[in-house]
Amino acid sequence: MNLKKVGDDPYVGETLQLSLSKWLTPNDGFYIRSHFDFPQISKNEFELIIDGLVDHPISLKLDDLKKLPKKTISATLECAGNNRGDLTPSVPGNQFSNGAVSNAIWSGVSLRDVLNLVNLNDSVLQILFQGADQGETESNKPHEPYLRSLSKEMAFDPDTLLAYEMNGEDLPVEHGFPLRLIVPGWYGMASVKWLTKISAIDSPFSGYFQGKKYVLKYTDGSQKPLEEIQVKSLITFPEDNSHLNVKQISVQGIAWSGRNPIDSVQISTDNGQTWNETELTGPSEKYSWRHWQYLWNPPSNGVYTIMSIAKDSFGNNQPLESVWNELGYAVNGSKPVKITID
Ligand SMILES: Nc1nc2c(c(=O)[nH]1)N[C@H]1C(S)=C(S)[C@@H](COP(=O)(O)O)O[C@H]1N2
Ligand SMILES: [Mo]
Repeated sequence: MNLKKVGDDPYVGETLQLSLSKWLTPNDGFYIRSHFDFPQISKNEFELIIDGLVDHPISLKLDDLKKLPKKTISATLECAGNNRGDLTPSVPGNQFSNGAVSNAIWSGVSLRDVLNLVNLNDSVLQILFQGADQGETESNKPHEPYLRSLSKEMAFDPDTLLAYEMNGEDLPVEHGFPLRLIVPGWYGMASVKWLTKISAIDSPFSGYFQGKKYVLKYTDGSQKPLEEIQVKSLITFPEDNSHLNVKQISVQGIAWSGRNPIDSVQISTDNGQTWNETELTGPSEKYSWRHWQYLWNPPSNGVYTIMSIAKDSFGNNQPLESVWNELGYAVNGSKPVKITID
């Protein structure tokens, strides 16, 4: 794997700066965030169970799923804890810099098409997804699987996928082989890997990974579950603390905002005093990051602080400063890059 290690046991790694500058992240360079050891599932033994409040529970093999209409979507996944390492005071958890974000093309079937194979009872409120991985969530607690739910509305969104391919290949083991959920535009925790069971339920799910973790807890006591990825941008070139000896620099970066297209990215080369419009480049896809660039002629040698801020087409603005929260999620403030021209 071509990643920067952030944690061991289980392995957690972030995407290298170099791969962030490509629109598609290669599978072996795509960030990895897992809570437990990877489960090994064989293609032949794999079964997806759909049960709960349905007329007749069913079970599907991979080949059954592959007979349903194939759907392909590009989507950027960002871990809710991306940039946690930038918060002061620091908060416990994986100390990600800015590489817990990657972009891939996902293929599989619409979850909706699979749910339509069973008859949901009228009382169904949410759909619950279970991964085959499990372990201790807190010390001395019994093992629990990775579980997350979606509202019926999100579950029936045609773009919510059961994906079996990533960038045209079978899903790699670490990314959920053989089947994972992809909830485009939502923070990564929603996209359950190693999916083996889908259950229709009639009350809001509040298990560990939904009720305790992945909740924004602000200093004023307010709380909010994490859902859509917040608008954000970052600079991929030049690198922080680099020295350059050139007359013109093509400053480059990426910007993304959950389920909204990026409208514009502004850049400042004087520590936020003045701002200039950048040029959006590369593919423009609903759920994927957008690349941008800005040709800059540094007026003289010296030290410069470069910053970027993005705006999406719904008018959401990336904040200059991240808002501190107890568990260190959705850190989307502008990240300065300091360079020396000499
Ligand atoms: N079964 C299972 N699904 C999971 C997780 C997990 O630990 N177990 N981690 C979630 C989190 S927090 C993120 S950010 C994404 C990461 O997906 P990736 O490792 O393919 O990048 O998977 C999500 N799905
Ligand atoms: Mo995550």
